[in-house]
Amino acid sequence: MEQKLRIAIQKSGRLSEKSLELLKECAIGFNSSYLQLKAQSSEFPAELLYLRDDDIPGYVEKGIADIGIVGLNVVEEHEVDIEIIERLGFAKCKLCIAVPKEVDFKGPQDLNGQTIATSYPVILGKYLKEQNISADIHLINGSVEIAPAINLAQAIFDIVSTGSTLMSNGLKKVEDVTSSEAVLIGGKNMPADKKAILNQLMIRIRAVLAAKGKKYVLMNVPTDKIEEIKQLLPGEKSPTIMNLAQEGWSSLHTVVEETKFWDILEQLKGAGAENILVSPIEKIIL
Ligand code: PRT
Ligand code: ZN
Repeated sequence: MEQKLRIAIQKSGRLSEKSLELLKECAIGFNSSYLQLKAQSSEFPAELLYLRDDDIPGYVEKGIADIGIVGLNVVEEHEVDIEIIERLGFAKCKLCIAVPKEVDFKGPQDLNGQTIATSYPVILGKYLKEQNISADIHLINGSVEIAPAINLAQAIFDIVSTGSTLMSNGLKKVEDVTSSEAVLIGGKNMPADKKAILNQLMIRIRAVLAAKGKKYVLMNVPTDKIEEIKQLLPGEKSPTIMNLAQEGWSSLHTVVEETKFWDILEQLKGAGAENILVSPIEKIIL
């Protein structure tokens, strides 16, 4: 039977859509919805398992799934013996300590003797140990932000993204403990045939990630301004230069990060660049 790479992704939640989207950008689609819990790809030797995110690290460690996409926070909380293969750049967030906004918090030492509510006792426990703080950890699974208001705890340790949940619960962030994003994890003892499929997948994933936020930019430039314009282009390798039919003009092609492109646009125009075209890039294979 043909070997398939078993990929575990979150069944429904913040990571689900982006995980499927990433695989789709790698030209790997799946034949069914998450209602079936398992799906096959007709384009690539892969099988998808839809799981609760908390189960993904353990399934990968045991080899039930070969790889998985999950938040780094969940990996760290489960203390599993797996490999982090790639950071994926989505579902970014921070894990923070927060206290009621009226509290005059002077530093982590103020947590001594306090109760801190969290769904991440392992990560919090390590932080408290590092900081030499003795505090009680109160485990709550969900709605952690309510704990101070109902006198369950004096502080919380939870995921913060925009901060609006903290604010609407009368809390303020006082310490950033760690940050997280979606990561691709893999088992440590993957058989060679699965590893070969994973290598194929990683070429595609890295090509997709390398193209994120990048644009292909073409512009007409006066030939005698090429050097000046090259100096403005941020960090990229040598741009492609071609002669235009019109005497004294060249076409310059390069790849730039979109945010940086907007920063230098006025300078490019000031140096004589015209007819600037900005196009999307799907993949970059380095
Ligand atoms: O059902 P299952 O167990 O699979 O999912 P889940 O409910 O445990 O996880 P889910 O889908 O909520 O989150 C999955 C992962 O997304 C987390 O493990 C993080 O790695 C990541 N992530 C990124 C977040 C957030 N951003 C986030 N904002 N996870 C949770 N939140 C919560 C946060 O706890 C807060 O209560 O969203 C709330 C709003 O945050 P603000 O700061 O934007 O208001
Ligand atoms: Zn979960």
